[in-house]
Amino acid sequence: MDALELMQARKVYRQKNRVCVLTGAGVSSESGVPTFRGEDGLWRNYNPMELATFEAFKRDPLLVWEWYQWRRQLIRKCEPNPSHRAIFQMENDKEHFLLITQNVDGLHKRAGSSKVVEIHGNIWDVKCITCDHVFTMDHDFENLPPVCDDCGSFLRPNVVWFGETIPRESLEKSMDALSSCDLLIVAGTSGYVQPAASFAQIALRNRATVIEVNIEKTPNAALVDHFFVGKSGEILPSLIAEQ
Ligand code: BV8
Ligand code: ZN
Repeated sequence: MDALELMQARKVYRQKNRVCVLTGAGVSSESGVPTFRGEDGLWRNYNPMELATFEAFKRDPLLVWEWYQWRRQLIRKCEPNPSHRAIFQMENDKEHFLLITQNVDGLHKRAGSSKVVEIHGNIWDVKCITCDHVFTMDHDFENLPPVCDDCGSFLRPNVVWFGETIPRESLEKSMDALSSCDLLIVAGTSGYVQPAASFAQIALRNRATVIEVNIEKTPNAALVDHFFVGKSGEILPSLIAEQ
């Protein structure tokens, strides 16, 4: 990591006071949560991109639920890592702050973050596919697929699947923050999934400074003001350190 560039980025961080952060699966990887595209991202040779769809759920609700139950059991044993804690510290440092996360694991909230938009939903919440009743169910289900007590229909994970739209309120809050922030920090996302993949361009268009952190180059790497190659669990804490 270039020490001079880190000093410059630290200075930028200290100067700005309308900060927005966008995270992806990479910030949870150091907690042991598999990423979507990493070599550990696959599950029983299935492609997450094919399982995380309403079509897959309609076709085989049991298979999709087995995948989510497996992820819930795995995530339950994971703890927030220094990436999550540094981002919580940013929320305390800055008067205007919003975290937009693509992650459904809930680790940002477990680290203390409260100004969070979970644009892809949360794996601990479930929703009835008929009466839309949403509630948190953070223990394992006896029987899969679980059914709604009120109407008997299947319950689904309350996450946004591929081909489904981001909830309007989440999108509006995200757009407001991206168009009014003076600093956007992007960490741990491969930058393929829309609409999150376009968030950096929106911030750049609104003349915000953009800092990106990833263990490898991403499609936005050439566009941002500072790109740091490395683990978010190491770079984010040093970015917000006083000296
Ligand atoms: C939408 C919830 C309007 C589920 C997720 C054709 C038909 C239908 C839709 C589309 C289409 N073509 C395009 C689309 C749009 C589609 C899309 O973007 N597809 C792409 C992939 C081609 N998007 C949608 O459907 C979205 N809705 O657009 O609505 C619409 C509707 C219909 C038709 C058109 C438009 C909804 C997308 C939401 C999908 N749901 N999650 C669940 O989790 O079970 S997305 C899923 O991928 C996760 O949330 C994950 O976070 C996310 C994105 O991936 P990343 O977070 O970036 O994770 P990834 O593994 O890819 O990368 C990890 C990165 O971390 C890597 O870069 C790695 O280098 C880095 N890293 C690893 N370790 C570290 C690290 N970095 C730093 N430190 C480390 N230690
Ligand atoms: Zn119901």
